[in-house]
Amino acid sequence: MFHYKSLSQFDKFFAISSPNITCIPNFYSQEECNEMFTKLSKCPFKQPIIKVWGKSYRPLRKSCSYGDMDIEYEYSGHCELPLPWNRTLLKIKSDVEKKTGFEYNFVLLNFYESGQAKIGAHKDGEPSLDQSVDIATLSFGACRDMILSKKGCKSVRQALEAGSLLLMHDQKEWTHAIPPQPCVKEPRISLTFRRTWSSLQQSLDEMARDYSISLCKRLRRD
Ligand SMILES: O=C(O)CCC(=O)C(=O)O
Repeated sequence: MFHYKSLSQFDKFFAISSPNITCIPNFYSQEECNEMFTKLSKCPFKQPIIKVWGKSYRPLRKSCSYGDMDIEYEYSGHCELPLPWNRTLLKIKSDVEKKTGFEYNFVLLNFYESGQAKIGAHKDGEPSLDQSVDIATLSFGACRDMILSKKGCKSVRQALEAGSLLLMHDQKEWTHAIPPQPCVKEPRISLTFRRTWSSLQQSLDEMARDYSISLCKRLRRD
């Protein structure tokens, strides 16, 4: 369902929609992309150890994150403590927020040095994610494909060109992956903007849940 408050008719015309994604090509011009790629490639990318299907490994892909002060983001057994926003990322965040109408408090940056680096099929289903807010992915550098799959549906291959903005809605059923593309020799950087619950909000939710469980038990006993 198309529900972006701020998309113009022009954007709607160029937006390629499928059941769960909207891809907006040329969100940034080639010139802006080159400038941003140079700035973003100086971010402190690391190769954290992550756990997939019970196995720990260090992927070829490098990553780092930025966000609001009270945010902790856990994925694949790895806890990200985001760095404070810098000027470049605040500018990009504001551009994306204007386009989508959502507010973001966290961004994960992935650095794919070449087509050998990849990300396996996964869902961004972490409990700390606010699922009502679409994940917004910006791409810089080499064009890579994303494969979106859902049980019983034909997989969708979406090329992620430099400067494109991909919006993912309805993340519960679809998985997405960036498969290896050995023919790609150039690096790519992706930015995935997300809205997560703050650590305080998560603790309050847990407390409220524990409290209502113990209250239910007491009421049943009485
Ligand atoms: O690099 C991309 O475009 C996708 C990244 C991704 O799937 C993720 O960070 O969960």
